[in-house]
Amino acid sequence: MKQVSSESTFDAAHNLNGNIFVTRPDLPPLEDFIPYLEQIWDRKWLTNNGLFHQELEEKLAQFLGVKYVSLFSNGTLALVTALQVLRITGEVITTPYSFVATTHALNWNDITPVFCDIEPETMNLDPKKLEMLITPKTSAILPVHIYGNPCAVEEIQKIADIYGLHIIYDACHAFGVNIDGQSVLNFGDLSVLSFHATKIFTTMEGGAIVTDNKKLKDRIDYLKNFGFADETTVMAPGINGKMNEMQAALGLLQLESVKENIKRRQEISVNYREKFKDIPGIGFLTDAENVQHNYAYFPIFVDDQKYGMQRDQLYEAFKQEHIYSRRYFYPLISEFPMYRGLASAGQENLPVASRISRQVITLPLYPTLTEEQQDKVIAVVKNNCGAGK
Ligand code: T4K
Repeated sequence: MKQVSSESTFDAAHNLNGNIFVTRPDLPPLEDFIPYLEQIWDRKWLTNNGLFHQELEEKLAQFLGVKYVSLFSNGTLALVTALQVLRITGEVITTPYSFVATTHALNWNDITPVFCDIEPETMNLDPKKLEMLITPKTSAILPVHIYGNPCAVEEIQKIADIYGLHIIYDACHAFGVNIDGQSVLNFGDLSVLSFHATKIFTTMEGGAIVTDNKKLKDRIDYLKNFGFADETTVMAPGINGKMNEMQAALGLLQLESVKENIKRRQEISVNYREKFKDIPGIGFLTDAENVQHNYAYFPIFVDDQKYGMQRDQLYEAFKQEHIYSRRYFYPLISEFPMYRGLASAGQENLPVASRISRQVITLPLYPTLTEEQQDKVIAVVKNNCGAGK
């Protein structure tokens, strides 16, 4: 077998040895993947709505409790296409507290993002601050279920109904989340998922649009395939957003273990919460009674006055111990050069988001995180309390 690069070169480049990362993908045993590869090789059908692709769309819809799933090669292209399929134009109200792809998807559609502040409890778009941002140019709302915590879906829907706006949820963190027993993906016009390597359900790269409307599902399928409705009809300037058979095969395997994955994440989250509850100045999210959570991330929020150390000092202290946490989501999207000139981007308009983004550290959380590794993470938080200069 040809060796592309030696393991040690890769390990050094990615600092793998002994390090603790914010996340690690939950992969099935390699031997379980081989039979899928054999089928792909036998069929010589690699992409363009192959059998695994079809099977995954059906099984995902069943698993998630939604009507239709249209698979994509990644979540960003799914977001771009969701905006296209609903013909969203003008201005869209969105949250600055997210991964940058949320707003980039608007930019790629020539839509002006309008940033709305977030709620301090959920870190999701604040419906109380939404209405005043609506103008005659507003055509949609693009909220994010951040960390998998559901937005105020009913309140947002009410406002959208009054003003005749579409809602597209960036649900990239919200795989498997239910509210009152039903999927959070069923709210709004469309929901978009990401299956990136860092997500709880992964197809290496990947994503999906969820809809309950068959006609929309068909149009989404055309759009992700260059706009082809049949061999000779191109209904719109579509894109190539298709998921391939290898990705879909991994997705089918992931479906077998994702419940266990979420259970394990829950156990680790419970452990973190228990250990952090008496540390002054360390805030964290708790479970809502009517929500079935997916424990996708474990963000803590550092109040430097009470904790006695600044967030960035703690972030560096983790690194000293070879723990690579992340500041999801800092900086705010509205602070990046391509967006900071927008009228809605000023810090004075986004006080909660600005504060939260300067307090957040997202801790390592993934099914194979050992007790010893958890103890190491907890010890850094405990030992640095009051240690700031
Ligand atoms: N909307 C929201 C709300 C999102 O969070 C995202 C993506 C999107 C839209 C767009 O969806 P996609 O187009 O990506 O499907 C990561 C991911 O790249 C990104 O998908 C994700 N959100 C974002 C929150 O996080 P980085 O820059 O932090 O990733 P990276 O490569 O530094 O990985 C973080 C850690 O994960 C590494 O330190 C180690 C571990 N890791 C990573 C990869 C890629 C692995 O163990 N194996 C791997 O293969 O952005």
